[in-house]
Amino acid sequence: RILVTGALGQIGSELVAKLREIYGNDAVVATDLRSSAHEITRTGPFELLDVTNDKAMYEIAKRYQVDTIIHLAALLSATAEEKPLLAWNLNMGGLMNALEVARELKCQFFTPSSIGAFGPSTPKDNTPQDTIQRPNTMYGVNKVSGELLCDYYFHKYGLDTRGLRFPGLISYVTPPGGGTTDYAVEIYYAAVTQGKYTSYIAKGTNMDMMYMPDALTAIIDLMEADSSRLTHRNSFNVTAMSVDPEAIAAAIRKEIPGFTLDYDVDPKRQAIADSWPHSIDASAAKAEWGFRARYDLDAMTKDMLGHLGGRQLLRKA
Ligand code: VAH
Repeated sequence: RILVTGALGQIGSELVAKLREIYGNDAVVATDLRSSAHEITRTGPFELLDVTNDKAMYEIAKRYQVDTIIHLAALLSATAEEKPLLAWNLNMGGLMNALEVARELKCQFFTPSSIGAFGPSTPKDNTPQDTIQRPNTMYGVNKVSGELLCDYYFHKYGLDTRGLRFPGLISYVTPPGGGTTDYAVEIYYAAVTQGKYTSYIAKGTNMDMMYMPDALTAIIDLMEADSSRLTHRNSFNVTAMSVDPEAIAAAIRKEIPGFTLDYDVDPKRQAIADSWPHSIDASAAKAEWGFRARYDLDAMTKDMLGHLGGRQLLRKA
């Protein structure tokens, strides 16, 4: 069985549904700090779990005899910068607990890293897989520490740990909470509901993004990859596009001609975005386990607006 922490989050809510489709409803134990009306609390095993409680995590993993742990529970960059101590305790304490449970029960292990694991001194264009990582955000410190901790558990205990440095993820199922790239999700919701959006990230701020379906496929492809092919483990650069708010707005206008974009920059989240790469190089992921992004900006925009627009029409009906 697969244990997923943070199962009701932006990635978790869609990953659990996809994993249950592939491996069976009963094969995926979804856990989160609190429950919700989301269908994944009903379509298969769901347990309340605070990942800072190591005994509770071990008990659930043991009871369901899990052999894979996908640890997603974490605070994202903007929230982490507002609450650095809470971020350290949750992001690092939760990760350590999950790694210890995985070690004791000999589980395969996945946790996401992020382009946030790079800092101002990292080369910003086509950022290499192996390069300097001196992030100046608490989230970035958590992500670099997490990468090193996961590699440590591989070298020290032989634990099969794997990870992906995700770009901003865009989805229509569960909005992200507390991220810096959330503007790239909000803009689509606003396009459908108001025909306009005010971005808190400045014009010309290029960041890597990826559509959620590509992110889910990447997690599953990485976890199913032949271990002997992996030169890297924690964590692979993956991306589908590098865009700024203007590029997204132009793609939206192809579907909603009258859409307008203006700016009210949030200095805190802009400072985080400015510390991250403009674009990262995903060649190691392509070479070692065949990573491929299927959605470019136009395809993602069409699909996002199709799903959100459909909802909007329903609401009007
Ligand atoms: C965030 N969505 O904004 C996350 C992600 C690369 C961005 O780490 O914090």
